[in-house]
Amino acid sequence: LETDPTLDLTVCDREPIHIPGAIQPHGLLLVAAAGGEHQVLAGAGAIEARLAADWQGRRLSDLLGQDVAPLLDHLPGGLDTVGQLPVEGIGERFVATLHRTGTHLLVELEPVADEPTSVATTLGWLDAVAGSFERAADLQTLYDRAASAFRRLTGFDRVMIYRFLDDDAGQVVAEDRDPALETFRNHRFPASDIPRQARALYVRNRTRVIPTIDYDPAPLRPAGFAQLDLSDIAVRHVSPVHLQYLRNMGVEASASISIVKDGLLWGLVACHHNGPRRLPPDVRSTGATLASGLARQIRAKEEAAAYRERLALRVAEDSVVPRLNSEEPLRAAIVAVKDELCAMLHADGFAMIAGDQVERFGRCPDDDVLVGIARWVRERGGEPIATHELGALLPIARGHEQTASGLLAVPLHEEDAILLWLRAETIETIEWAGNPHKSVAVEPGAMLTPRASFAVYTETVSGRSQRWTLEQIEAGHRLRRRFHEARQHLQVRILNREY
Ligand code: BLA
Repeated sequence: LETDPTLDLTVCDREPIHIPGAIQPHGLLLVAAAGGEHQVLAGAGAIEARLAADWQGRRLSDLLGQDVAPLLDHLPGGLDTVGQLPVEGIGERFVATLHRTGTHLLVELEPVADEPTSVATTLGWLDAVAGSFERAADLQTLYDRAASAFRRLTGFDRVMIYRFLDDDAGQVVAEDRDPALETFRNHRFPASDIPRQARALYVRNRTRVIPTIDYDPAPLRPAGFAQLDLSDIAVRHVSPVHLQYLRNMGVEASASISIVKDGLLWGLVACHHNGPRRLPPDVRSTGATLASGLARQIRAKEEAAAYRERLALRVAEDSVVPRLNSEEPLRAAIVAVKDELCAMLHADGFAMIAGDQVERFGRCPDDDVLVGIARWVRERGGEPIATHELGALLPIARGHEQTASGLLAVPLHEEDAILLWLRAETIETIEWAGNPHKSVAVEPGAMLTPRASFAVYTETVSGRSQRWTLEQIEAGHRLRRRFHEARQHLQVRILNREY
């Protein structure tokens, strides 16, 4: 049976996971009227056995043992959630979180340990970890430290820093795990493993916890409330597809903490445990705080690296450009600085094409291919072009991947000349966690199921070079302008002298 990938993805993306009509049974949910006495209208979970035998129709404040009105009146601006109210149950202690929606007050109750970690201890730990993040010399060290810190915080068997890539697939960039487990480090997972609406929810709610995959969902009662939007509810029932996914992976409990950078979901701290395991609300808050610190440090380190790269490019430009201001013809002037030009953009080959004249250095394809590339650049309007997979864009480049997979082309304003920086193919080996082409099996009438195997599936990607960085592309544009200025000054000097 053929599987249709577009069908698969939209099916996953369309599952309405925010209205599952049920919760995970380790918690309780109360649904109260938004106004008036906040009368309790509906609920889910073992409310009778764990909180109060008769609860329907009662005032929320009575059930919780405290007046909720002042809490709701004093919600900080823009916030519609109050968390961490202690509530005494029949035989256990809960912590309550109140969410105000347009129509209702939703109150979720989660059981908590008797002795939560003190605020001072937590703050001291957070401070120390934030300092170690700040001192990390590079991004990889930062990711490694983050994996260890989150493992220390959560106590899960395996903690991964999972980063989304351009196409929404993702990769495990760091891992701290029980040494008895096999590693997922560097493994790649297809985009369909975490569908679009789930990613959107994880920006809105920064933590998602599944203390065990073996549970009977507790339905909302009365049944008329089954369509209630549970987007913000931590104990929201989990998509059956995802529960099967975790079962296939051999995971019993999972927790994810979102890493949101500049408003976008950059990645997740993905935690697995081989037995049941909870992440109580106070630990989730600590985790969310740490994850925002991590996101800020990722940004700071990316910015510092870009700044260093820009600086190095400027230094290289400043040594090349004055030498073009010589009275030699353009061709000779560029030949004189070819090595610097090639090296500064980390190219494997460099060529200049002016008319049908070709100058070539380092690893380049044959002259006729270079001329063909130059013609194509002119036809495309003569603006600089950068690609790391030229063969996919230009048929005549196919078969020349070993020398010309990457191209940065900069047409000069002078003499119809074009500068080409070329990069060789770098065969990339991707280790997928399971065959991504089999991520979903759909058969007519069958339930949607995630893939069954997570054994390493190696894929090689050819025809691509290292990507050009934004800074390198900018440098190409700048070189074009500075070449032009240098040659114009030269013209002016020569004219003045002749005059
Ligand atoms: C949710 N999928 C998730 C989540 C993760 C993953 C982390 C968040 C919930 C959680 O913390 O468990 C996937 N888990 C991973 C990945 C790694 C990991 C990639 O540890 C790598 C290290 N899943 C499928 C298919 C579908 C699907 C085919 O494989 C769709 C049909 C759905 N995944 C799916 C859904 C959710 C999900 C619906 C949301 C679950 C929820 O929040 O209710």
